[in-house]
Amino acid sequence: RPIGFIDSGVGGLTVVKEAMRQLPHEVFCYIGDTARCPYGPRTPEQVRQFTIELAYFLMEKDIKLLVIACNTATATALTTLKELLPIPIVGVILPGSRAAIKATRNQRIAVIGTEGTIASNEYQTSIFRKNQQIDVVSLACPKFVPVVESNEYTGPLAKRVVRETLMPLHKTKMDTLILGCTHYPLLRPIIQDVVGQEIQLIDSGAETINEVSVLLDYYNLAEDTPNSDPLHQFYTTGSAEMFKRIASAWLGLDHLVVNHINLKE
Ligand code: DGN
Repeated sequence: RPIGFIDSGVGGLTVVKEAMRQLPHEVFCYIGDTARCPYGPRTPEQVRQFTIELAYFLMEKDIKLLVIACNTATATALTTLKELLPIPIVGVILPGSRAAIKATRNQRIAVIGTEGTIASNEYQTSIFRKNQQIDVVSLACPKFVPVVESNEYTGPLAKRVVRETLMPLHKTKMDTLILGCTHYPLLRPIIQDVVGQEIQLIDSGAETINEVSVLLDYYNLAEDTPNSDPLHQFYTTGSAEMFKRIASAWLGLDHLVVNHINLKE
């Protein structure tokens, strides 16, 4: 049975990439809600509703575990989905918080994410729950996701947007920066350049796969035989062609099957 991934668009592919590296025996089933992306500026009720629709779509594909590969959706819908679905569900915020707590040496962490994630304060809350000595500074970066979704994440536009948006972080004395949106690892080289090489970047999505691996073992769900031709499935509510272009380049796979679907027919 496949592991399910949901995101508002292509961002969750950064989590899938890590899953392919760490869990090569597994098969993945992904849906990106590109037609309704970005989720960042939407109300929590809308994000919750969309996330539930995506999750039920994947339940019909018989997934054995669900990764909410989107911080905005994790912040608003993780608790609801855990109540609704009979399978293990993993969000990206707790794994990212734990990794940042482990990484910081000066107890100063910054978090960047969508407006929705930053407004939810979920990173701060989960970090404080474990360690109240840590200073957490948050910054919403609403311009990042559109740059990634339009496949311009390596170009001059990306460099300008990242430089301008992250300006306020220069005043903070953070030594660790959480990429609190699964789209941001595509901008990672530019972000690292702008904040300085000495800052540790935490990729919440990649950290999440460590947790997925633990849960697969805990629930006895892991595939233990190599799968030479895993039939990963990708769905998008937007342009299959654009999704495929970004996914193929990012995952380094040529023959990806990407299907367009309408969630509401
Ligand atoms: N990739 C999503 C996240 O991690 O928050 C959000 C993208 C968006 O819809 N703005």
